[in-house]
Amino acid sequence: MAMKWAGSWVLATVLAVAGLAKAAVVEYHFKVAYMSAAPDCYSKTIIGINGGYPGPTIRATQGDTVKVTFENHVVTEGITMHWHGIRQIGSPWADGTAAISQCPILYGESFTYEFIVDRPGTYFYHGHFGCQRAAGFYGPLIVDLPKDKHEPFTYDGEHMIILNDWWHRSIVGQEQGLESINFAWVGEPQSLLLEGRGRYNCSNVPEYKPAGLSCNQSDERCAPHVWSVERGKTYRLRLASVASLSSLNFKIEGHSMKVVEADGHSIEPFWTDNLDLYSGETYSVLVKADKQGDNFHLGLNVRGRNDEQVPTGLGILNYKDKPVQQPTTPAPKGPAWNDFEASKRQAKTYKALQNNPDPTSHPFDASAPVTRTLVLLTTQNKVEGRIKWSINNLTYAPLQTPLLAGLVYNISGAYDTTPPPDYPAHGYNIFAPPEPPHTNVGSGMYQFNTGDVVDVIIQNAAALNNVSEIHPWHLHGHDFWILGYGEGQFDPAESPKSYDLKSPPTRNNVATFPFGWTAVRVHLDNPGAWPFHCHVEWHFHMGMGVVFTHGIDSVRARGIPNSVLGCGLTKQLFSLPSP
Ligand SMILES: *[C@@H]1O[C@H](CO)[C@@H](O)[C@H](O)[C@H]1NC(C)=O
Ligand SMILES: *[C@@H]1O[C@H](CO)[C@@H](O)[C@H](O)[C@H]1NC(C)=O
Ligand SMILES: *[C@@H]1O[C@H](CO)[C@@H](O)[C@H](O)[C@H]1NC(C)=O
Ligand SMILES: *[C@@H]1O[C@H](CO)[C@@H](O)[C@H](O)[C@H]1NC(C)=O
Ligand SMILES: *[C@@H]1O[C@H](CO)[C@@H](O)[C@H](O)[C@H]1NC(C)=O
Ligand SMILES: [Cu+2]
Repeated sequence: MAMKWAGSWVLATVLAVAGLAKAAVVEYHFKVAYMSAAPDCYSKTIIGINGGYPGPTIRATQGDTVKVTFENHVVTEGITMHWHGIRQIGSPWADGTAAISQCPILYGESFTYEFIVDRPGTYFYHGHFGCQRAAGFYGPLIVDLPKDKHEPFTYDGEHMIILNDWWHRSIVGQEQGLESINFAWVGEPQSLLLEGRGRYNCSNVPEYKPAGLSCNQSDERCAPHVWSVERGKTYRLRLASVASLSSLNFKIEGHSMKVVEADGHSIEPFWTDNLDLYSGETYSVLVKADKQGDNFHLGLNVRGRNDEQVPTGLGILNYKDKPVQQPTTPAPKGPAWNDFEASKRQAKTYKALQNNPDPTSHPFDASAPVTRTLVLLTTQNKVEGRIKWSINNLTYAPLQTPLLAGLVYNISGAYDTTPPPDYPAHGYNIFAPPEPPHTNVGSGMYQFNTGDVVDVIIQNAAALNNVSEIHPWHLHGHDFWILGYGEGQFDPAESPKSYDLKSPPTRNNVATFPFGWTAVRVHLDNPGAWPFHCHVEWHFHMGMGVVFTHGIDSVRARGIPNSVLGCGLTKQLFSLPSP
């Protein structure tokens, strides 16, 4: 190999990024395999970690190096793991995106991710190959502040609540349906899960005869999760939505929540009795256990899509001086699923915390000149009879060679050199789907210079069924500032006048609402190849994403480990001795 990976970057970067005197190396060993689970009482095969579901909590302190070794025991499938919300400063190869940052880890192989957790907060990890996140391949990742530092809020105890939507069909069948000419949509989820638990009404499924398959409402694996609290104390609930499709609304019976953190960033706190979570988002809320009563529902409902067939996901908040009991009160319910105005109001409530004491909080600098503006129009189209999502008339198709390796080694033919358009076709009517609905397939990238400040406007439109739905967009490798949301068609002359340039929240995930636009600003300060995509698992699988690249020379100078290579055209980097 011409290039050696400079593994010693770890310590130097820790000291530089976090300004910390010493940092630990926190190691985990994950054995990944198919397992039988019954998260909502219906048994199915999922992808589990160390024999459990959801995956174990990874916990480290700001500045630590996290090393996670994966052993892939998933017969017939490759795997990768993405560290959602961790920017991977200096370690773009460890982002865990198949086709972009690495080759999948094959059956029987091991692979070690190694990265620094540079910011405190609530994060999670999930598979980023095919639709494996929807197979249950995820878990929480929490980064604490060092002992001598304090968050700008206080609490007595904390709990993690990871949220998901759940289907009974296998993801393999679901993917195949989405890819077929006879398109088969996955439909609404059967259940909503809190900490990997929900309860499906087994009377709705026929008797299952095959050995090992069952729907059993007495199965302990689908007993509601219980969060115990001490009366009078304040708790930090760390929430993360790893949903595959649904936008979610979280409610605690009888308690309001003070929202203090979003996507790992402190925000100007606000109170609410129901919290919207779009897929890919994390939050911390403070809740005081000071109500009359002993056991309260935690309730989870669908936002933005018809929720008639999706029962409320339930958990139990138990005041631990009293025994755990299933509350008999009605399941909590937030605003109606189609009350989009309520969702938009809440989205616009988020503001960056003023005078944030955290030096790593990435403060907004309104005076930094914007070097480029992209308007990304998201439409639903067809390619050779198959339904796809398109960005500026290109549906994203991953290539065989990981893009980062293709660029770093400049492998001829490994990547698509045609730049995708910065703007959509002029005069596109977002209220009517295209007719005929043709689009193009592309694997290109938006190439930037490190240091660029880019405004990205995501323009939502009607899908082929004339419905416009919510799409949560997630950026890898960077946080962005949310400048604003608007209705209808983005107007480059008028719309920016409504931007919040005073205290835009810093995040890595943002929703686009039906027939509206969302504007974000990103400072490209972390070299690599980074997807920016709809976090709906099924939509990204149907091509709803783009890739940003910059600073490849500096990635090349530092090197990427050989362990991310081996597939596609990276094979030509290895030569065999003559037999
Ligand atoms: C479960 O479904 C059956 C049949 O549809 C219905 O009779 C029953 O009331 C349901 N049970 C619950 C708890 O919703
Ligand atoms: C359902 O689960 C309970 C608790 O594990 C068990 O006792 C019972 O036998 C199961 N029922 C069936 C039909 O498998
Ligand atoms: C990549 O390779 C091509 C020839 O295949 C060459 O023209 C180009 O300069 C190379 N780029 C870099 C950044 O080395
Ligand atoms: C998108 O590309 C397709 C296929 O080339 C073309 O037929 C269609 O007119 C394009 N649509 C727009 C809005 O440019
Ligand atoms: C979609 O809406 C447009 C404009 O409202 C209308 O012309 C068209 O017939 C509709 N198409 C479908 C499939 O409903
Ligand atoms: Cu989407």
